[in-house]
Formats: sequence, C-alpha cells, structure tokens
Amino acid sequence: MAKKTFQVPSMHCTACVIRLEGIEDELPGVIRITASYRKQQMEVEYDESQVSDTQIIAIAKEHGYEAIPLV
Ligand SMILES: [Cu+2]
Repeated sequence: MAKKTFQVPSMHCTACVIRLEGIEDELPGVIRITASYRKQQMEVEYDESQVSDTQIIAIAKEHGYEAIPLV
C-alpha cells in the first residue's frame, strides 16, 4: 500500500474536491483520495501493484487537473 500527496494548483473551488475524490471510484487500485481545496492538494492511497502514480497523474489530467507529486 502506498500513500502519496500531489499538489493540484488548478483546483479553484470545492466542486474540484468532489471531482478529484471521485477518481477513487474510476481507477482500480486506488483505495482513497482525500482532496483539500485550502491546501490545493490531494492525498491518494493506492495499491502500487495495481496502479502507478503515472496513471493517477494521467486520470487527473483527463479531468483537467495537473497533479504534481510531492517528494
Ligand atoms: Cu472547481
């Protein structure tokens, strides 16, 4: 199990939080996404044997959000 935080600078309202958190139901292997509009971040818990951070970044992009992994 992996947990990674991404900076999402293009979040502009609380509806973005709901859209980003909805990704957890779309991408197999993603267990939970917790997004914060105030922090402009989303925290993703995922099974790294099923899904990679590259795929998470790609699906966020499909929704119109740039997700930058924090080291
Ligand atoms: Cu928004």
